[in-house]
Amino acid sequence: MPVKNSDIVEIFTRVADLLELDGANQFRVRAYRNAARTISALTRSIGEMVGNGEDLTVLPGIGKDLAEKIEEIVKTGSLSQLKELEKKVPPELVALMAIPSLGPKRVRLLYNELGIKDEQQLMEAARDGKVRGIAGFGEKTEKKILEEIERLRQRGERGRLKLMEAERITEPLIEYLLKIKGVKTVEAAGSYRRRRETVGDLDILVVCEGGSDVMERFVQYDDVRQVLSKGETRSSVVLKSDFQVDVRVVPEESYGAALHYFTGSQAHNVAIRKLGQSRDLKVNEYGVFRGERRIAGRTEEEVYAQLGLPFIEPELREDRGEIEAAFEGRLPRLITIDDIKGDFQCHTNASDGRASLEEIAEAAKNRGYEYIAITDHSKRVTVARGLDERRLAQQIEEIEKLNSKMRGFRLLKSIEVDILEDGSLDLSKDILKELDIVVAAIHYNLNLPGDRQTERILRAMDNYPFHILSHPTGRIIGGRGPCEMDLEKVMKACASRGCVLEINAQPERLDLNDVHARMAKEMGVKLAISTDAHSLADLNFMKYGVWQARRGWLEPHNVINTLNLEELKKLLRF
Ligand code: DGT
Ligand code: CA
Ligand code: CA
Ligand code: ZN
Repeated sequence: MPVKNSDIVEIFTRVADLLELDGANQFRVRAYRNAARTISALTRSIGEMVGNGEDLTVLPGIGKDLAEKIEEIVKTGSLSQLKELEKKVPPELVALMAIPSLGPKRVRLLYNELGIKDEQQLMEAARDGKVRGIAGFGEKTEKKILEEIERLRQRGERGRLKLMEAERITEPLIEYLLKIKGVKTVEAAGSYRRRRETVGDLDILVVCEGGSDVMERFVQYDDVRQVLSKGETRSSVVLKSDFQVDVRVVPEESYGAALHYFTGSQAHNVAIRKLGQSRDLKVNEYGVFRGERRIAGRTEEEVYAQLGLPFIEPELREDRGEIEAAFEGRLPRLITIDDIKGDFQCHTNASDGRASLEEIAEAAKNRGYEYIAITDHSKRVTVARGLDERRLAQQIEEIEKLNSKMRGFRLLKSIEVDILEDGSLDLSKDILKELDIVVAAIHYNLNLPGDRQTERILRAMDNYPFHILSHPTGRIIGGRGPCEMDLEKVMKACASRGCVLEINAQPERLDLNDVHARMAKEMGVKLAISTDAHSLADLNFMKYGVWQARRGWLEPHNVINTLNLEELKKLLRF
């Protein structure tokens, strides 16, 4: 792969950062930053210039030394100086730069002034109020650093794949394995089968006839980067995406027990094993045993039955009360994708979506839906060409025209209206009253203090037509954490006003999450599952929302997407 200008910029920026952390002379640091700036502004390919033997020192800020380094990068793809620096500067110190408030200069200052070498030391110093004493830090920054560390730790999901990413890798692999001669059954267990929002590694179970070369073929799979181990019954590989896959071959008579064991969660397994012990049974990945005799193992149903339990859906297996509920016959009848009769968020090409109203209506109808809400952004969201009152009125007219031509299907007049910082909505009440459904969301000022954020939302609910709160916590998986707010208070308010909370089905949002969705259910708040589609293909995100809803113990009656058009009209009074 030829070296791109952006690769060189990245390397030089990294060198500058590390030099700065290392306490190097400011002139040297600046030279690399200037060079990075020059190259990022360049319209020509540096790789080509080097290839043509052109003189790089004609470029501003590039002297003989830097020109040589650029040539080294172009020729070798890396820079030996950077490797040296990476060996020299302690990684814990480098890691501190992941804290948003801290750049290399500040990390260096913390080290010089307080001897801080890692996150733990930084946290302690900040808690003791020592950080605020350093020039340029202050009390506010000290507090912010603590919050940011907290957030990074909470996130703790670095190195895990989002469920959709895992799915893109898993499904073709399963198909590949199924095609191998002698293979009878292939199933992905683990967190993937429990539909957790992120997946650490993949655990695949295989049943096959004796003499199948499934392991041989597995490690030869195209996407394999490294084989960690290869055996008769277990092999592990790392794929090019850095994703680890374990494949286990299990005997047919143990398949249910193995599937149960490797589906987990570990906490669920431990609880099940204990339950077995109380009945003098041993439960493991080979089966359920009374003494030496196997009394179950072929299917999961069999395993549960020997423990006196009905089948427990994988999404519930987190040891969050599912075993007690199963005992008492009060397991939820979980919602399925087939219960879904419509979608509550979709952007058109009037704002930042790609499809037209007609195309969306057609696609939604083809999915068997009875309705879909058209929710473009409102004017505050300028980057998405949000709609003002005039454009929304125009869209309402277009929707009414289209609706009059359709039978058994309806586009719902709606909007994803921005909740402004003071809790007012971004569009006038008059126009909002013309809509079937008002979906409201915060997109800016996500970092208000918790009590103000809560106030902001409640104020909007109290003073406007307001049906659904979209992506309530604002979190992005692997990105930013949830906003600070008092969710219990928000949910209480929803319950008393009949407002609905969204499970945003975008794979990187899944907001509300499983735990909060269940909390909403318990507080008597209904949920709407919305794809927040920006293209027709995004309508397929529905299943991620349904999976998250299932993890939140939701039943069809908890979710307004299960209502037919007539029922929905009654509920929302349009
Ligand atoms: P992940 O991969 O981090 O997203 O989460 P899981 O749940 O897939 O965990 P993983 O891959 O470490 O193990 C797969 C399953 O195997 C796990 O959910 C339960 C079972 N398992 C693994 N280690 C143990 C253990 O030490 N005890 C018990 N009871 N079960 C275990
Ligand atoms: Ca796993
Ligand atoms: Ca595993
Ligand atoms: Zn949005």
